[in-house]
This record gives sequence, structure tokens and C-alpha cells, in this order.
Amino acid sequence: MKKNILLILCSLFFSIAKANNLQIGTPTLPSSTTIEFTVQWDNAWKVASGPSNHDAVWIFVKYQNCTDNIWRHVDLSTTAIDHTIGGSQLTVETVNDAKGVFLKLNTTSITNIASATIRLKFASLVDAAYNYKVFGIEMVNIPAGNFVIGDGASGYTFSGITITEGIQSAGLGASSVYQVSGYGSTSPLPATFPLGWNSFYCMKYEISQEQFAAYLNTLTYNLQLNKTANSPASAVGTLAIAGTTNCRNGIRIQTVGVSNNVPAVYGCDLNNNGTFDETDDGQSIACNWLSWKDLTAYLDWSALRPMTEFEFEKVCRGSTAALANEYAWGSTVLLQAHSNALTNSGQSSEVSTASGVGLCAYGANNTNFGPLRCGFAPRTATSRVEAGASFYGVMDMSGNVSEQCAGGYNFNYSTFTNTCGDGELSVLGEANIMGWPATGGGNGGGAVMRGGDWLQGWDHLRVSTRQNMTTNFNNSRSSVCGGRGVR
Ligand SMILES: [Ca+2]
Ligand SMILES: [Ca+2]
Ligand SMILES: [Ca+2]
Repeated sequence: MKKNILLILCSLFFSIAKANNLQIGTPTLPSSTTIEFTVQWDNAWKVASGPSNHDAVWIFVKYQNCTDNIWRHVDLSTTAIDHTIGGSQLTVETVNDAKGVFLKLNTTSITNIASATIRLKFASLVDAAYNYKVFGIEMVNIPAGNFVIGDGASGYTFSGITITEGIQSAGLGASSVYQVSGYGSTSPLPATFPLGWNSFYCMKYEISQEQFAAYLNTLTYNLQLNKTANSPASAVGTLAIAGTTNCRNGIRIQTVGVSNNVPAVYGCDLNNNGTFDETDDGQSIACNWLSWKDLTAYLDWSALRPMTEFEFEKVCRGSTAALANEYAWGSTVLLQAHSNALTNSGQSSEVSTASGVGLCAYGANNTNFGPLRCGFAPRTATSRVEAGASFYGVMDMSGNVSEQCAGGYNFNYSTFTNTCGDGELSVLGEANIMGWPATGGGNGGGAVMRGGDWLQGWDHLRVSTRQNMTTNFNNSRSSVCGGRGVR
């Protein structure tokens, strides 16, 4: 019975023509302590079984002080009744650190939110004369529960351990996480390390190029200088973070930066015709060229955090038994999607010319290509295995861009906790959360690449493989690395 419910849900779940269809209206300030805006998103879900979970939008607000022009994070009230949610479809979930709120469906359904008016209360008085921006990121609830880490078959896999509530609350000793072919942890995994049993939210999609450009546009000139590949004073059209062979990353300088008061403006111009944010300029393509430091800066800024290797496998596999060599959609069937075979290339409706079970962007084996649109695989009434969806409905966990996770070998697991970003960056524009790994690399850095990508082969795509343990591509910007956050 449960299986039937799952199949029915999946056919609704993954009927997504356009992935990142979340739209947030221009905000207004009805008072000095509130901000109001509209939210629209399609295929919102709250389901009771198969699995029981829901999606949500993580909303956070930034303000710009008109004296120093710096964008800072707005803390929001942690009392739910302080916020006013228009209509009956949505409800608000506050968070203890006040860094944002989750919007989610009020009752069990799968539906579109045509337009809901949201009024959020600030935690403290903020000047209404400032400039404000509201950001939203689609998330998926990953409920608390047991899961298996390791399929015992893939490269450098964990040996297949069921993570229970008891293990999460007691921690996992070093000896018990020894891998089948080496690369076990050399330090105990304490209870403070997110072993994945507890409930959390995971970004539904990889960070898109549009999302990353929006983040760059809140940085001062000096921070842009530190956090991009070329000076913000470079000519219009200069690539922001990509190498010369840009591998479908079209984030470029739209307006030349001058000073901290006049930083560069970045936009998407994948077709490189000098006109920004046209319908085919790749706004919805997954953002590659993200080093570990780029990913963690984005996550600190958005008040999320990196996921751990344990959480990565839970998001993929859910509560099911481990299947040897399975991919994120729970089977070993694989079908290549390639950026040389697309319909509506660069558009928000971009799809692979291929379709079917196990469709996944991998194995291009040629750096003239690149990643695809976030959530490109779901079509009308596609099943989980055709949509490339994880157990909980998270997209592209296998393939497209590599996921960068806290974990790996020779990593001090005692330092990393579930502390999220606080919305503010260091004076160099880096993440500055205690315990987050400072550098990339799976061997010693504490930031291992998981899930494979558009360039590498099939063996990197498996849920349990830790094949990139020693590659350390993500110490610098790589055409294959991107990522997503959790909270
Ligand atoms: Ca263009
Ligand atoms: Ca991925
Ligand atoms: Ca910070």
C-alpha cells in the first residue's frame, strides 16, 4: 500500500516543467519593523507517507545601510505569530537563531502557490530608509529517522552502518566507521557531528547561477575582488568565477565596479552577446566553479551550512536498505544527459534530448561542455527514477555538479557541528563559522566531493562512493564543483 502511495505521489511530485520557479515580489516596508512581499512557487508539497515530508522556502532578508552601502543580514522575530501569512495555504516556521523563516504548506496537499502575501516582523528596529532585498531558496524537509551509511560495495564506501537515534546521541567511534577499502576516519565522530539521524532541511536543487550572481551583488567591491576570478573593475562581459573555458558558467560583469560604494553588478550572459539575463542566459543552470571557500561563503551568507557525508547519503537513500552501487534515485540504471544534446539550451525550460530511467548529467569527458539546468530531469508525470530524484525529492544529488560535504579522511570530526551561517562574512568575504573546514579536499581538508558530476564517469555518481576522496579539486575553483546547503 505504501509503495502505491509513493508511486502516485511521485507522479505528482515530479511533474515539474521548470525547476526554479520560485518567485518573490518586490518588498515594501509597511512599518519600521515589518517587511512585506509576495511569494509564488509551484508543486509545493506536504505528504503524509511515502515518505512523510514537505518542501519549504527558506526566506532571509538583507538590508543596505545607506551610509556605508554594506549589505547586512536582518534578524527576524522567532515568534511565529509575529508574522502574517496571507491566505490559508501557507504557514511559517521560525528558527532559533532568527536568521530567516521557512514557509511551508499548512495542510497535506500537492499544489501551486499562485501568490501569497507575506509580512515578516524584524527582531529589532531597522531603518525604513535602508534598501532591502528578500531571498528565497527551495528546501526539502528530511525527517528524523534511521538510515544506512555505506553500501559496502562502492569505492572507499563506509561499510554499511545503520545510524540510529542512539548512535546520533552517543556519537560514532572511529573504529566503527572503518571503510571497506581504507580511508576511515582517524578521529571519533562525536554526538555533536551531524550524523544525519535528526530532522533537517536540504536545498532541493544545487545553487544556480542566478542565485550565485545575486549573492555576488551584495558584496562590496573589496569582497568581490577576493571572491571572484577577475577584478570587479574588469570590462563588461568578463567572467566572474569561471576559467577561460567556462563550461557553461555565464556569470559575467554587467556593470563595471569602481569602489566599495559602487561595486560591480553581475548578471547571467551565457550566450555572451552583451545583453544580460535574457531567457537563454543560463540563470537556472547549476553554478559550477565553486571552490569549498566559495560554497561556504555562500552558505554563511544565506544562513545555511554545509551538509555532512552522512547527511548526503541519508538525503539520497532515505529509510530504504542500501542497494550495492545505487545512484541517488535508488537504482543502478543510468542514462546519460549531455550538454551537447539539449532542447531549449540555457532557458528555464532546458531539458536533455534523452529521457528515461536514470537520466543524469555525467561523463561528458570533455571540458568544452558543462552542467545542466538545476532539476532538468523531471518532466510531466515522471517517476522518481526518471526524475533523478532522491528518496525525499531532492534533485541532482547524483551528477550535474559535485556536492561538497563535510567529512573525508584525516578530518577532525570533533569541530564540525550543526551551527549555521549567521548571514555575515569575514572582512575577506569568507565564511567564519567555528568548526567549518577552512579548506577543500577529502584527505585532510574536511570537504569531500560526493555524487559525481557532468564531466566524470559513472563510478563517481554512486550514493556511497567516496571516489574523490583524494582529488582535492575543490581547493580551488573547478568546472565540476558546486554544491548546496542544509539547515
Ligand atoms: Ca545574453
Ligand atoms: Ca550534484
Ligand atoms: Ca559568518
